[in-house]
Amino acid sequence: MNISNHNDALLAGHNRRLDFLKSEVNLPAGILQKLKDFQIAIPSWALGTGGTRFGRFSGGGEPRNLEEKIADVGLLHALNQSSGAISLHIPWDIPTDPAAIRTLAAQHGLAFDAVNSNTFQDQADQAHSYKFGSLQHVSAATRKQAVDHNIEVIKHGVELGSKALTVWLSDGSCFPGQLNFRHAYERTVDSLREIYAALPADWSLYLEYKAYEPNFYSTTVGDWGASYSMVNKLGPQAKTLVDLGHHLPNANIEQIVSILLMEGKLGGFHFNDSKYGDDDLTAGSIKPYQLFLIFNELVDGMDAKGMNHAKDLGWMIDASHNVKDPLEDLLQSVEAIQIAYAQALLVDRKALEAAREANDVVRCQEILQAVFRTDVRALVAQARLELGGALDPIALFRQEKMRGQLIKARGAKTVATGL
Ligand code: PSV
Ligand code: MN
Ligand code: MN
Repeated sequence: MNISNHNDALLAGHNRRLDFLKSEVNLPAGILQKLKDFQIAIPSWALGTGGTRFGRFSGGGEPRNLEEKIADVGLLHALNQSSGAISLHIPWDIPTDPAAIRTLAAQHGLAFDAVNSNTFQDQADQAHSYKFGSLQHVSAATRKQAVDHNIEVIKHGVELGSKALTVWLSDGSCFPGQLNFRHAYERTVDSLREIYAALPADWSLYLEYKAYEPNFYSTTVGDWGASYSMVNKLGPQAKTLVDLGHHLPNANIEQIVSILLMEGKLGGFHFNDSKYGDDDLTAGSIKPYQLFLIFNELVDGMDAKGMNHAKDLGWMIDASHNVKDPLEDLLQSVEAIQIAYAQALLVDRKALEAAREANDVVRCQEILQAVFRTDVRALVAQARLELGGALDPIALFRQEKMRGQLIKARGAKTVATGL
């Protein structure tokens, strides 16, 4: 891949756009370094063409195993220098030779972000079914099996150098009367306590909530309130994970983020976008203003607590779709997240606070929207350039016919593991 030729060809135009931005906006000191430090983890389950229950249309060249998934994330990272981590889903991706997998990832400059457990599907060799839940299950044996699986996932993560476990439960009910909500809640907390007890001291447990699907009447960890109350019971290493697609329509996600952060219980993110439900669309593709408003709260709240933007929360993508090249799609998601972050760093917080104190609602809106309407793509590209990435990652991916090369190497009919 010839990144420097690509960059040389685009450099004059890039410098023009960057100079224009600098002439229009006061860039705060250190903003480029913050952008350079900000890495977003790629989910191992997003590297194949996602499907729906109605069908799946593979684009070819999909990774056939964990090694090839790591190679794909390495390719993304080489292009954008901002995807320096991978998040694994187990048992979809079991590292059979963890030392070799760790070495391979390191060769690509990749770290392992949170490992995800899976008790929402039955595996071929498992004794008890999760049809009626896992950590909430009425049967102690089923709950134990699910707890043991989570502990197994932690062990895999430890071998890889991961520092967090993400638990998402599909547990809930499909019909009124099916479930004793109180018992389901208590059983879930008891099971989580056992998992929490197995966490290494420097690990976090992220409890992800979701309003509905696959259960359509109730979900036991259905919203941030349920997750928050549970992680509070577990202890300081347990925090809530916000997946942007897991809310009921019109939820004010930025306010949820602000409160969780203030309470010290925000653990991390699954970025994606949605029009209707858990659509898992490219981050920033439907509601970019919402993404910016979320980052606005993140920067404000993290700065108030003296947190490190890059390190103190888990930044992960959980998106994939049917109709795009998955690697191009992920490049778009990372760029959208970087743009929202860069814009949030540009907000004049003193002026915003003064306008709020004066109840100057119009001024508040002007301050935020002026930043949101500022084209910061050249700034994000400059951060990539300084790290050795490509000025236009998608253009380079296409110029070099990278998908064609992957199809040649792996075949046209490969199917990546995952949903
Ligand atoms: C559930 O919808 C979810 O968001 C969880 O994070 C799962 O781990 C992932 O999707 C599976 O695709
Ligand atoms: Mn998710
Ligand atoms: Mn989801």
